[in-house]
Amino acid sequence: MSQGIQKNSSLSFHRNNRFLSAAAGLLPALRQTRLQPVELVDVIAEASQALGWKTMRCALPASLLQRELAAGDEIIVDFGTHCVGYFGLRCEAAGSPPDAPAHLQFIFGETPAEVAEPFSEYNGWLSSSWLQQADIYLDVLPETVRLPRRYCCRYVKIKVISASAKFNLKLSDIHLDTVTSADTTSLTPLHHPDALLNQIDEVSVLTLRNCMQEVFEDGPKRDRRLWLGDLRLQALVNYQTFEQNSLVKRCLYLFAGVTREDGMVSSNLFMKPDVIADDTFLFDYALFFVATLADYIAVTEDQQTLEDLWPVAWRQIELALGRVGTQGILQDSEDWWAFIDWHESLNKQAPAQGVLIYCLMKAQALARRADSEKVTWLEAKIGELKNAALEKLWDEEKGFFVSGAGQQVSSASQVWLVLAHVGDPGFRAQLMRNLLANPPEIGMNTPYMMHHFIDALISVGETQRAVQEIKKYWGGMVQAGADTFWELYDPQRPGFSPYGSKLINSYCHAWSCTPAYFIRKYGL
Ligand code: RAM
Repeated sequence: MSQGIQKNSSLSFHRNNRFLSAAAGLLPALRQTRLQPVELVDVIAEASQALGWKTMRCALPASLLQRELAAGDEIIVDFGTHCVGYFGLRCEAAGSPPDAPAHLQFIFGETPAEVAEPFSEYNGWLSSSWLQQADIYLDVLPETVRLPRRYCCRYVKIKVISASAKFNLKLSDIHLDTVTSADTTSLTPLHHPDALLNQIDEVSVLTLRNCMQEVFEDGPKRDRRLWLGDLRLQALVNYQTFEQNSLVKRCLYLFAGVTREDGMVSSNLFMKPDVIADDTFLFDYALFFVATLADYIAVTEDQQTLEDLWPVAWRQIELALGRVGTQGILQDSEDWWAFIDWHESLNKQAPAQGVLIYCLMKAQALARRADSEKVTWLEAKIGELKNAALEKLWDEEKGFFVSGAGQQVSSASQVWLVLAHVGDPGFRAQLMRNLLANPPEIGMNTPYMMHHFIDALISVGETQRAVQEIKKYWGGMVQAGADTFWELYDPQRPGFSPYGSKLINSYCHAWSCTPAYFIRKYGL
């Protein structure tokens, strides 16, 4: 596609070919490793398990070559860990010459729940096409099968839907060619003396690794694309682990490469068939372009990238400030204008005010290196927005910030205004203590929001409490059998999904991998 304005639905986009070719030049190589299943398992309902199911080693012989499968038979193979890659096997006929095609079905599960609960009962609002399954028909046997799509799983259910009464099937060489752009040789193992923290770090790192493909994907099962809010957190973990900083750089150039006509970066990008900006624009995600660039520059001191991308970052600031009302507070609206968290009732005004101030502080750090004239102006703006937050959003009686016309008290508002450094350090520490002692009804629903809560705790010096919370929350997922961290986790509502079904949740999700960042960066 050529440079210039392009129509996408009713929106126009600007393509910067120089940025897009810089990004293309940073395309990482994918590393491939072949894995075999470690055992056959049965899946059993278990109410005490977070997702309602557990696996048990199957009594049947592990060597599939000794077993013949007839129509209606099924097996579940367990690869022993969470994998992303290409599935293959060999299929032979046993008995009479095959007088009909063999119809096989494969169902891929990151968790036992996905291979246990029938997809036909799925009733969520995201497309069921995300549910990972494949049907194949083999006309000629024997056949070596390699499924063309990339899957994400630990378990694969293989079912013989139909063959004929005259022959059975024998399966062998079941494997997954796993892919990732993460270079594990550059990773220093943590060896933490606390076994649970060590395990949490390992699961975090595997989560990041399996999301590292040609870009930092949000989740290799769904949506398999580059989201800015996820990228920001992945980059932070990457700096403490794989240090593949050129992948962060590539993603920044991709976002800068396709922007809305007015310069706003999209909340997420598709990579195929070409780089396409989604027509979802979010106030906070666009601002995180600034934060992600600032974090990248702080680590790399890459002056060229700073010079290239500073104007794009600055544009996000200008656009965001356009939403500030005369009183110095962000205008609220009923549409999906900011993300903050997956929470139906969450009012976004106060937390978004926090995100704005936080990102203005990041912009100030960039301006010091790239555009010193803007530093004082930014200082004044940050002061104005902080004062407005204290004057208009603080409720002295409640001891909390409130948000929106309904004066809603939420965890997200407190966390983000603490991260924005609103109020002096003593005020912020007291606010976090109040939040711990009196958690509001509008709480936190995702590991993404929990990340910011942990960050806020550390920012006020509550480091030990942060460790406890990490062990309780992410440790809860580990104890529930997570090989990689889940997109959604609420210990009180184990099957919670903002999409209407836990089957469509992603169980290896970028925004959940941040304990490794906290543990390694702060030496927790
Ligand atoms: C979901 C994905 C993604 C996230 C957006 C806002 O679609 O989980 O990771 O960034 O929501």
